[in-house]
Amino acid sequence: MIDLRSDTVTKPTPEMRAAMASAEVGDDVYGEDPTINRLEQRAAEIFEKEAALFVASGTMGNQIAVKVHTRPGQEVIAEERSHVFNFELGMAGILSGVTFRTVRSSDGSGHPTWDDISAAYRPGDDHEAATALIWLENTHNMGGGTVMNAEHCAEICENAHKLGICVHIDGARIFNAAVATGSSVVDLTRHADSVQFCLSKGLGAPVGSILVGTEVFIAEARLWRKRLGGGMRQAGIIAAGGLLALEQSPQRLIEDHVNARTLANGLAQLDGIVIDPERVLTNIVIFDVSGTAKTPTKICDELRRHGVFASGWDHSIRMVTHRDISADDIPAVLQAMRQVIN
Ligand code: TLP
Repeated sequence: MIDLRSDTVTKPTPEMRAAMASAEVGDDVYGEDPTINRLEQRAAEIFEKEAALFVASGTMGNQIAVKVHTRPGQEVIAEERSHVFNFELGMAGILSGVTFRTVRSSDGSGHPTWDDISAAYRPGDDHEAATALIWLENTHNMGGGTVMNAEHCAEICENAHKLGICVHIDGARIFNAAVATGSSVVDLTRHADSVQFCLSKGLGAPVGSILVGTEVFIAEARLWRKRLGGGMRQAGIIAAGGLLALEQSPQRLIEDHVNARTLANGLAQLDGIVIDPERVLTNIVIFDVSGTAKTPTKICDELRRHGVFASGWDHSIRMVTHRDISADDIPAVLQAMRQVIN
């Protein structure tokens, strides 16, 4: 099978499994798991933030961030296709009691400008909920793995801070953004109040995400993790895979980006498919199939019979490259696509 549904499907490497099997562990709720402590310390160092917290998933990290940065009745400004707004089961409403004010990015990238955001800002009055948080996503998943550069992010953070508003980055794939821009994750996130990044996507760890931010933010986040049932005791067993992923995987993400671009170039040649390969800068390839005679669901069903897994919705199909996809798989995917759409 060539599984392009997501970079979440990667399996731990033999080296990760070995590190996990021999991980030093303790009770993390007592702060005594040495492997968790090392992972959190390394994450804080790598992002040059005061502190870090290991959480079960990207969703858990994001939702804790919403909770800590807001009070019930406030509003979060997020891009309309953002993960937090679309794919986290309405949890920001349930847990934090906030509403979203969504904005569209004028260039379709998923990365709103300060002008896009400031038009949605509300200070709060007798009728309107006050904006408490600005939410950025880098890379932007549904935008097609698009990247926000360091200057763009800095400008938003600077303006938000002038208004007394916090900025969180859903950096599920921030290391992909770093590779694509040639900037460090520090530069891409320097002015943000908090960042969530996933160990279990392109970095290839089996489980987990990290939240980074100030000591005060992380101390509060730790309480919310516990309240949510995320105090995971001897979690060093899973953190050991994450630690290895964090140290070793960022360097190899370029391979996924090259494979994604090759895939996009090939797809652009096929009748009925619309994609601009120049916009594929990381590992996510989203293309429009409305010019073919088949729906995305039908195409995905038929691809499966050729051994290729992808996801489809509306008029589009998403294919995500990752560690378990090799350059040799790309011609096979294109061949399967050709057979399915003809
Ligand atoms: N994204 C998944 C699906 O949920 C769509 C995927 O396959 O891409 N932020 C972003 C930008 C994400 O893409 C995801 C997962 C998350 C947060 C949530 O991470 P997890 O799955 O660890 O809760």
